[in-house]
Amino acid sequence: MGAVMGTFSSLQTKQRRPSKDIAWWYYQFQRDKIEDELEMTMVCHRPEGLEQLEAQTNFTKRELQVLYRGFKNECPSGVVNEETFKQIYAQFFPHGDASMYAHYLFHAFDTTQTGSVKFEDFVTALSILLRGTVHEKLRWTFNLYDINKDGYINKEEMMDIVKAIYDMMGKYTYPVLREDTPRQHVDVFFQKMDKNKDGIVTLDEFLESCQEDDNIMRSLQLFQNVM
Ligand SMILES: [Ca+2]
Ligand SMILES: [Ca+2]
Repeated sequence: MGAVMGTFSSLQTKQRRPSKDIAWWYYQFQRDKIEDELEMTMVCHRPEGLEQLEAQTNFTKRELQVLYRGFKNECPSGVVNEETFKQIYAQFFPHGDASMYAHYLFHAFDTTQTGSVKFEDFVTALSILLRGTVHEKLRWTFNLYDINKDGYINKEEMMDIVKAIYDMMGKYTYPVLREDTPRQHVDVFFQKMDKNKDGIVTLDEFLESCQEDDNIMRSLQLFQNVM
């Protein structure tokens, strides 16, 4: 979610404005004024939501306010649909076709399967991806790979996700990729993960194999970088 990551990184750079000239003070003044107004608005409209989110996520109330503002800017309707995900990803991966990956990603964010991602869904996922434990991140990734959400990853699902990632990267960016590479990639992955060789990967198998294998971990890290 590059666009939103941008919003997020502005959280971290916000504190360091070096010079204290008049423009800076004016900027501070305007900013504080706007933020006060926003805070008022939010206190009026969604007090419980924000308190609850602060307890449920790894973000502070202040960070949640900044994220909320960014979210409202990008999506004034208050919800994100699949089309928005596709548009954002198309901007970030202009040399590939990101639509399938955006589709799968959207369904991992849309935990309630309503066809739209609310701010709550969004920050919950972001909190895991940015500040969650390794275990939480792996659980989230498992859910992303489990396309039909039946609690298992089968080989077709893994193939679909890996292929979507290859499509998104595009041959232009990775000319060394050959046609059969996704299949090889998946064969190796799946063989390692399906410990009892029953053709499906359970969450336990997934967690175990990811944590014991540096190569899988690195590959997942690579995949996580495109989120
Ligand atoms: Ca499944
Ligand atoms: Ca298995």
